[in-house]
Amino acid sequence: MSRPPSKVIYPEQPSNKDGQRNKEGLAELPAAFAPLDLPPPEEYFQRKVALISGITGQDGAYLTEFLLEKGYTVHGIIRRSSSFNTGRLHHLYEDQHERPNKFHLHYGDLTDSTALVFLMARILPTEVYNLGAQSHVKVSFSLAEYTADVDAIGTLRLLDAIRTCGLTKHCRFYQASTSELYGLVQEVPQSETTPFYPRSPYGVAKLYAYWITVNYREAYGMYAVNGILFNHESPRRGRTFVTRKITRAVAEIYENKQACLWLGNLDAQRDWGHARDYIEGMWLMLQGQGVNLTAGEQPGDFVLATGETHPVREFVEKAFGVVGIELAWSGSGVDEEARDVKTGKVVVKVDPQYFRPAEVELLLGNPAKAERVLGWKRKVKFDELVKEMVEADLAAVRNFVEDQN
Ligand code: NDP
Ligand code: GDR
Repeated sequence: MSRPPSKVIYPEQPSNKDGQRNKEGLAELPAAFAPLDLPPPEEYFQRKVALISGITGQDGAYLTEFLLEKGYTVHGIIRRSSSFNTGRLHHLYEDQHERPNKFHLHYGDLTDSTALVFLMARILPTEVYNLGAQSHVKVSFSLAEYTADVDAIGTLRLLDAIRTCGLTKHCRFYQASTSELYGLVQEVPQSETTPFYPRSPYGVAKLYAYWITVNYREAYGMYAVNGILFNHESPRRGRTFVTRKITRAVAEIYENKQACLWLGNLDAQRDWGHARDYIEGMWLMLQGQGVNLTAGEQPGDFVLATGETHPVREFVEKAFGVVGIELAWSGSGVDEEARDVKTGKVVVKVDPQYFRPAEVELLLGNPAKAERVLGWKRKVKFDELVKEMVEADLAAVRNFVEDQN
């Protein structure tokens, strides 16, 4: 049905029925820009509709599965790319006949405000998960301005799209904040009250995103939450992140398809969990809080972590251990290397090109608040995570699967 043409009334002309100019001296909004006629939040929230930015990434794929399983309709924003970027979602497309009209992908980009407003107005989500980001810390030193545009201002654009569509009270917002905010850590372990000290353009961009989320919560009464997530990994992790780089290399070396694994800082320590556990935590943060809060505590931001930390070197040892290769380390700094004890071959070496201009040496999270308030607890232990990732890469290498992650 075509819309009746709306008459443009210029600001300097009388605009309302009584022949008076409107209060702000502005033109009446044409129909296309008029506020959406929404039902009250109680009625609106009967629907379960999620909008995910970053749906094609590791977390986006797990979150989509999780929400579809819970009966949500899931809409995802994907970037136009000259090569496939939906590899992690293919299996969900194949499931479409079992869940008709439950899963939709739309072109968009966190750098494109108009597209975000348009999608928000058409989808009318009840939950928005902002997972989209240039998420690689080392790359952010090369693409500092772009990282700020996507990770910092992109978050503002998404929050403003919610406001523009009049959805501030109708939709809950999750921001993918990060342990990289702690950077040069000011206390150990890190919790929701630890001061931030980011150490990369990525960390600094995420700092803006963290605070703009807090600001919109306080300024407009939005249900907007920061999940401060420590590193979480899986067989779907991108191959340039250290864990997946290691597990893929272990599989290739074991199958005699690669000779040596080249790494950067082996001393860095990380609090590594399984992505699937962390997805559940994200969702829990948007399901209403307020239970089990102690006096004076506000619902708001949550750390998700395991409460354990391990050096990169230990991850390497455990990963080779899964295929029965024992390592002997020698040397130090850039000359450090590891040999396969049985064959005597060097299988790990250091390449300074993987060092970062400023490094985050130690991350260790305290998830006590999430455990108490949300009832969240990580399930997968460190050794199980390493084993699952190595076994998945072994299967992929044996079946000649070259995933694009
Ligand atoms: P990934 O790198 O796997 O995924 C990032 C996603 O963001 C991809 O879907 C990517 O699309 C998308 N994206 C990149 N640029 C844009 C853009 N300009 N507009 C729209 N989308 C864009 O990250 P993870 O899944 O590991 O992480 C999800 C989020 O959580 C990220 O924000 C990350 O910074 C944050 N985080 C991650 C942690 C972790 O350990 N994994 C820990 C703490 C926070 P494409 O596929 O086309 O590249
Ligand atoms: P991180 O993850 O920077 O913690 O950010 P990454 O796996 O890239 O690095 C972890 C640590 O390993 C050291 N390292 C190497 N890293 C990579 N990528 N490649 C190497 O060859 C290598 N050798 C040693 C790094 O120096 C670092 O100390 C991830 C991302 O998912 C972010 O988006 C997220 O916010 C944080 O985790 C929490």
